[in-house]
Amino acid sequence: MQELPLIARAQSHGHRIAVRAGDREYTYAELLDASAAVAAALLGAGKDLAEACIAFLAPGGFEYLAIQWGIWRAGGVVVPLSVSATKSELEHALGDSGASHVVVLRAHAEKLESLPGESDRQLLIFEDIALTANCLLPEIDPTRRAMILFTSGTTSTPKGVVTTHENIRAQIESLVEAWEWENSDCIPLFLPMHHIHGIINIACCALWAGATVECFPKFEAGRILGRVGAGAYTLFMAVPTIYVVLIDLLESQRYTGEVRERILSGFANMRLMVSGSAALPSTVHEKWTALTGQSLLERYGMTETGMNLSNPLHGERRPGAVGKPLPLVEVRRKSESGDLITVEGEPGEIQVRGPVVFREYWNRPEATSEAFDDGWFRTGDVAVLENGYYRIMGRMSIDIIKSGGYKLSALEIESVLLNHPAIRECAVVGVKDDTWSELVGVVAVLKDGASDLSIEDLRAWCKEWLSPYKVPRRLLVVDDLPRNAMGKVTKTVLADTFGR
Ligand code: MLC
Ligand code: AMP
Repeated sequence: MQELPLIARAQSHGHRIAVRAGDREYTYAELLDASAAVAAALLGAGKDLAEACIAFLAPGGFEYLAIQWGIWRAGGVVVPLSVSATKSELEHALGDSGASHVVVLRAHAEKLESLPGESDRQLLIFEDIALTANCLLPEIDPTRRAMILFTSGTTSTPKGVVTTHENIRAQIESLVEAWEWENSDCIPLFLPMHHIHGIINIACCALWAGATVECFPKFEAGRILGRVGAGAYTLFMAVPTIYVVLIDLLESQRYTGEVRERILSGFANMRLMVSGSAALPSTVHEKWTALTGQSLLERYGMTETGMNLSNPLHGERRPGAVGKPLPLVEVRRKSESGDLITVEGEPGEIQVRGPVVFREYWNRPEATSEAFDDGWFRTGDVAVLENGYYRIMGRMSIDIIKSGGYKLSALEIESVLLNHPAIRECAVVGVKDDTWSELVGVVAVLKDGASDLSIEDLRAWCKEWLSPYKVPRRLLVVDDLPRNAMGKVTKTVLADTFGR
């Protein structure tokens, strides 16, 4: 039987260490066995899940990977849920995907049990699955759907981005080739596992190569730096916010003397350190080099397309730039009026084509067709070319905020804020910030008779409705309003509210 390539490759990696988590190590053979058991539990008496959507909730770790592979091997579509999602965000992901089953670690089951519609879904507790179970698994055609990741955009609810097995394979192969992944590599994984950065760039690439992923349930700087100091890793991938936090820590009094030296040489000895998911300020790039001797490799990508542009593994890594197209990726730029840009310095929208590009937005044919221009995916990001390297200038829409590497929809946050009893009108915008790239800022007009609302009150109220990173951090005054990459304040609601 022809297996999915990731699975077939894992069979050849057999007794190598696939995953390290806490003080435990798991081989590729153990991962294959556990995933076969998850597949058997999901299939029951059936033969093939036939692209049924299966949601799952687990932090990054052996269990997460066993569930993900199990769903794939049974013929299902994985829908990873965020461990920090609120009830309403979980409801949206489950309702929109129409997931028939949810696989969950016992420690997280409570979050799902009280959701409406739970009786229509089958809840499978991972720890209840007999990890020795097995059954005949279906053959999966590579053109079938494999994964749905929810992404925020210029609509108020997140859209499901559907990738096929073929797309995922291309996204992995592109990075494995460009960054020369080897089975001797070892990488820490601490990014959230409902986004492409952690899922594809780190976990899937590592497991494709026969390397080892060391999993942390979240970014735990102290433990991770301890392992860096022990020389545990050859590779490191993170969002810019994390490099800023690490610089602050390494420049603080918390790490001194020999401990600090060991950590710095742990970083210096890695073969590659990558930054992405948001712009890496040149100052951070330069500080990191001064501190560790490592020149960060910055790359650019998107949930819909995988990674597109990258500074080179060998050659000049230019601060502030994102390099050239990766293997299997074609890139072009279009002007605001729709003309193809052929000269270097002129800014234009990045458009992407190739096997890495997703198949569709789940159940949103109109949004899917609007996202393409003659077969090219419209990223909504604006770039220039400078001496052969792309430089990202920003996004076309200021309704999209990038904070801590998370893409947030201003409209989604506004629609939640409008349910606040004291708010009549509001506008949410990204405010430039050295640590978080952007902070969520809000301008609110209160209802007549409502008492003053402080940002602290508003934040406390929001915590029930929004993930921690979507909760507003700033109240703004009009002069702070940001502009999009073309220099325009496009948000008409701001004009309505503050028209002078
Ligand atoms: C949290 N805090 C924030 C915040 N998020 N403050 C401002 N803006 C935000 N966005 C605050 C909290 O309220 C808290 O404050 C303090 O920071 C610590 O919170 P935390 O949740 O414990 O933070 P931490 O775990 O340290 O998270 C920071 C992070 C995390 C950077 C590690 O945000 C993260 O993992 N980001 C990565 C997201 C990612 O993988 N994106 C890739 C998407 S894919 P207080 O006051 O309570 O202490 C993609 C495509 C591509 O983009 O190209 O890769
Ligand atoms: P997401 O939709 O969460 O996958 O986020 C993708 C978006 O992140 C892109 O459209 C860009 O706006 C942004 N992004 C990713 N990498 C970079 C980078 N290196 N520089 C600037 N923006 C980036």
